[in-house]
Amino acid sequence: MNKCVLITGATSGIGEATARVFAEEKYNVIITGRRSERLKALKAELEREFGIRVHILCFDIRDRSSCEAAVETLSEEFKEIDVLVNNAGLALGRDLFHECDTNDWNIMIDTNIKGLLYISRVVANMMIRQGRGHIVNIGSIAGMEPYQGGNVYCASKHAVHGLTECMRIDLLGHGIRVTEICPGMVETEFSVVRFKGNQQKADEVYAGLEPLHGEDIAEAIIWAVSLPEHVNINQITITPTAQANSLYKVTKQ
Ligand code: NDP
Ligand code: 8X3
Repeated sequence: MNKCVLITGATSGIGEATARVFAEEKYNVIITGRRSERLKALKAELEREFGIRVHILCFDIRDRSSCEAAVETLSEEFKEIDVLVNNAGLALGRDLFHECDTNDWNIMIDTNIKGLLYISRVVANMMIRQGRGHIVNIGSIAGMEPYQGGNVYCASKHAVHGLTECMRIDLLGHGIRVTEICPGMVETEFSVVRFKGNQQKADEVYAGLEPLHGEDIAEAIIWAVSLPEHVNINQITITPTAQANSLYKVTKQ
């Protein structure tokens, strides 16, 4: 029987690339996000290309009852989840703390922290019943080094770091591995979302250097998951070669 992975936020970027890599490894894949057309297109592509089964869960991760209903109503075929990749997330704005839109703060907190909590709780209980599982949380270097204008996004990723450490402790003894992946700059829709559709501002983030691609992060995730079950990779930090950390990068003119 194929193993099964649930990937939140699989409609673009890191999540979409991760779905492809797991499908290639013959996992059945549960993909989530709000954009149903993209989920349908990805399902068709993965089933055709890799001969695996894909299940779509289209919902807003900020809504606790939707998170619970989505997982609890899974069919028998998808009822045993081997791997959960908590990837759905976003940054909104890069304004100074005292000038931020508080609605942006709420959306980031509700998505990056509370959404991750809602899904993880229901899947963790499933994994406890199975006696095995692997939870992979997508953190960020923003959860390690704050930067100007990062405020609540940085705080939300610091929370992901703290939660990852706490989950590993609380789930000890249930055969559940817990890993945090902390990427630096990955060229996805992340910056377009952050700058609210301003493509020029988004492009400036990656100008003059080769950023990471979603596939680079997906490769790290599948590596950590594929190790023997007695091996837990606690944390992986990945930056482009041209980026040392949140503050230092080198660009070609
Ligand atoms: P993208 O914008 O390309 O993808 C974000 C994904 O999250 C989409 O599939 C989106 O789906 C989903 N998502 C956002 N909000 C919600 C919501 N309310 N409900 C359900 N799904 C939601 O960005 P990335 O691939 O770059 O981001 C993925 C993760 O990686 C995020 O957690 C981000 O913080 C993290 N990260 C990104 C880095 C980067 O430089 N790109 C660096 C470090 C970490 P939809 O809109 O269809 O709902
Ligand atoms: C995304 C990376 O540096 O833009 O988490 O915050 S950064």
